[in-house]
Amino acid sequence: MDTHISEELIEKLRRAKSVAALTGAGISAESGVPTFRGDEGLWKKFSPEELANFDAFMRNPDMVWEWYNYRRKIIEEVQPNPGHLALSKLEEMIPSFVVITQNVDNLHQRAGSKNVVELHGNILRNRCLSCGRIIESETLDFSEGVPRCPYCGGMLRPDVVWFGEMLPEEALQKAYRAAETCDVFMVLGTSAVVYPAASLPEIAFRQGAFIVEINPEVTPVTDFAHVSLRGKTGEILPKIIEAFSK
Ligand code: BV8
Ligand code: ZN
Repeated sequence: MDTHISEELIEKLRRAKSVAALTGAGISAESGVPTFRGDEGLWKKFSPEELANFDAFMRNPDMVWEWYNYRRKIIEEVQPNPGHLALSKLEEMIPSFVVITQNVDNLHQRAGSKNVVELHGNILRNRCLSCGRIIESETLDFSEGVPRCPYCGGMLRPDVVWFGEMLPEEALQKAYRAAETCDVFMVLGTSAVVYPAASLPEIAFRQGAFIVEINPEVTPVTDFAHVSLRGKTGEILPKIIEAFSK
């Protein structure tokens, strides 16, 4: 189990002008947010096809909302963990640092990260299917089944990206640009199987970035990562900050 933080890794970070970090559900696991494919994974009880797609929503909006209410409640009760906090610290220490997240849990922002690209949306926002307005969750009452738009009465959906749906163009372009120009690309707590997010590490690798992965398990990125640390982001990232600050 390689968790050794090499001098080479710290040196690469010290010399880097721009660093990008792609995060997945794994970075929020230590906060108590279930991952998608882990043992307590969200998908264990529900299959993505069933829930995270528009057709499923139109077929049974109550069931999909019940699922997002369940996840939002967990997310509102947990705290960012040392992994999130370390990334917000790294943002202060490196000239250009961006977090590119697949997570919809808002925990990077709550940990103080400013430059966050949300590839798959945010569970604390909702979108009206009729007028398209974005409505913050805290203003809504979710106790009466499918929430309605306070402006036009239209049906609301979570402002997240479902399978088969395009990612927000601006976020996607920012992510591609970061992968194409960064000196170091970190891959943190993701199984790297969902596209186009999973294409970013390879784009960074091809343009010569130093690829650093942290994950207790091997992923498709492990093959080409320059450093792949088998461990938890909440334990390893604070150690990287410590070594970096020496
Ligand atoms: C699209 C938001 C255009 C909603 C999500 C190319 C090839 C094959 C398929 C496709 C392709 N292009 C498009 C597709 C289809 C599809 C796709 O990729 N399917 C996969 C399943 C093969 N992609 C799409 O549909 C995308 N849209 O492409 O539109 C288009 C349209 C039609 C047809 C073609 C193209 C939209 C994808 C976005 C879907 N929305 N989430 C919601 O959250 O409810 S995806 C969701 O699942 C997450 O956001 C994330 O992206 C993914 C889960 O992955 P992870 O976050 O990595 O979580 P996971 O549990 O899998 O892994 C956790 C990891 O952490 C593990 O490795 C574990 O070991 C590790 N870990 C655990 N604890 C820790 C840890 N690591 C560190 N520390 C710890 N403590
Ligand atoms: Zn509306």
